[in-house]
Amino acid sequence: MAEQRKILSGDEAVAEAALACGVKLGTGYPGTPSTEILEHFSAIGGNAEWAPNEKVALEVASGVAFSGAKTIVTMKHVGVNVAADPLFTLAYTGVEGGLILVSADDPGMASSQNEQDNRLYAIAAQIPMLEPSDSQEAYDFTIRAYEISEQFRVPVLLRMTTRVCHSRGVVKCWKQKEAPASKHYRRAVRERVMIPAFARGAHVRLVDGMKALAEWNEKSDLHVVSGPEKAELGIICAGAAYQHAREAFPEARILKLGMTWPLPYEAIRAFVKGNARTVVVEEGEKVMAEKILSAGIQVEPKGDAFLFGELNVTKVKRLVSKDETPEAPPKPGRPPQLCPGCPHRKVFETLRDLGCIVSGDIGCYTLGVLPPFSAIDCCVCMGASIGAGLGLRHGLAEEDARKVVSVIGDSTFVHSGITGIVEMVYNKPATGHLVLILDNSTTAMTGLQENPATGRHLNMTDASQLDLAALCKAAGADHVDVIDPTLRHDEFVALVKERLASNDASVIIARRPCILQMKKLSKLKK
Ligand SMILES: Cc1ncc(C[n+]2csc(CCOP(=O)(O)OP(=O)(O)O)c2C)c(N)n1
Ligand code: SF4
Repeated sequence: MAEQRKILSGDEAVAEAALACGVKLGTGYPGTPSTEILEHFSAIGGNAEWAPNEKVALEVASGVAFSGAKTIVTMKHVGVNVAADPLFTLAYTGVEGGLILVSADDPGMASSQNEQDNRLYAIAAQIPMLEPSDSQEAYDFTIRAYEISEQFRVPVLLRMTTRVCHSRGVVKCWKQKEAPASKHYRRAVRERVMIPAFARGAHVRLVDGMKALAEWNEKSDLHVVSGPEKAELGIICAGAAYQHAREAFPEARILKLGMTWPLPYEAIRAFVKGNARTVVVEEGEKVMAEKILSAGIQVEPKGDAFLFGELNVTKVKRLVSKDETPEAPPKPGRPPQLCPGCPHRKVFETLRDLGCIVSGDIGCYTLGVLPPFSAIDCCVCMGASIGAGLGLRHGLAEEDARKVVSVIGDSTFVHSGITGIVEMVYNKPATGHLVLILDNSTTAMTGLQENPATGRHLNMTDASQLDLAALCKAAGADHVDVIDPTLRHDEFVALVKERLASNDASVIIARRPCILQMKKLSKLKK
């Protein structure tokens, strides 16, 4: 292929590079700002699928990598919490085909429940991490990450942030496209069966491998120094922080790191010698600054005021000049709302009017917390609504316990709600419990993705459809009802009242499609 120039977001650039590298399967679970990677990968001809959750996605990817083929697995930052169990041991087993785990972090919480810094996962799991700073690097570093993954036989974390994922830029797509390859099976029991006897050796291999990678990184071209030979101010940065630092201090000497774990300490030490002072400019936690300081290299970490939110040019200027005066709070915008005609509306009107204590979950329906509904009492992470609701039932006095309802969407239910039903049946509270599954036939919040309960694959071809009612019955729920909460509203209200009055373990599936999903499907039909 002749080199092509394309205008791409960081997410799209990752997908283009993955396709060029011959990725056999892309898998993941939707989550802003990562979702567009697999959607674009599929749109340009890649083989991509949505998994039920991030853990399953990484497990599928591990099998692809054991087979010797290349794979990419994508998720938002909190998804890595779900996938953490296979991730840590996958670092021990290593991979044969290249495996990239994209973690799309959301500093500033544009669309997330926390702003955890997933660079700490690379350190904790002992896997290499690359951090692109723009779309071109998203393309280039994806290709480099496959080279590193296959050379050192390790999974590689490609850590992106919202700005890099969503900003668009011209990308030179230079790589000749490789066809996805399938190999014959190579048995490697001691490498891949993590019983203690084999895992001990694997841990030693992992530590040695990381030492080799650290040496490799010292000499690699993934870190770049720009600016004068000697300067008053030196800045160490990576990812989106680089763009802000470059603009804020065009005269400064800057060390831009590409591979941020393991760090190239000798290159950093040499860089620091050329500056009167060196500041580490990083978003999120003080991850790089603390590691560099603990290696005995004198750098200045940022102040605590800059632990929160995204950086920008003004903030970087303040960070470097140690100006920690509080920022003016942003002007309040219009709060988000459920769409007019949204099927979730009638459900929250009902829960509000019945005075229920609602254990909520994550999806469009989290907006049930805001007026005019004000009908959600807690919401922690995906799937937590059922467990937390059961805990409230166990802990509260009977009169209040009877009012507790867990509310969860279809995609979230498949992601991590199913085991909650098993818990409800196995450890049924004295007052029973009621779970409402809001089945709007899509994963609406992240942009209308398909899931196992919609009966369609990522590329909209037909799939076997998960029967939510049959699943809840099989788990042993005392009652499972399916009802349209808008068209049969009075019956829905009566049913909720009846179930709350009983001591049974009940599920009501409130089934009515999202109006935007209906529009998408009718457009597709045309
Ligand atoms: C672990 C994790 N993965 C992904 C996300 C992103 N995310 C938030 S809600 C959601 C699913 C929403 O779908 P559904 O439960 O069907 O509700 P809807 O938005 O359709 O009402 C996703 C994927 C997240 N917050 N946490
Ligand atoms: S996108 Fe769909 S589910 Fe979300 S608020 Fe709008 S109608 Fe409701």
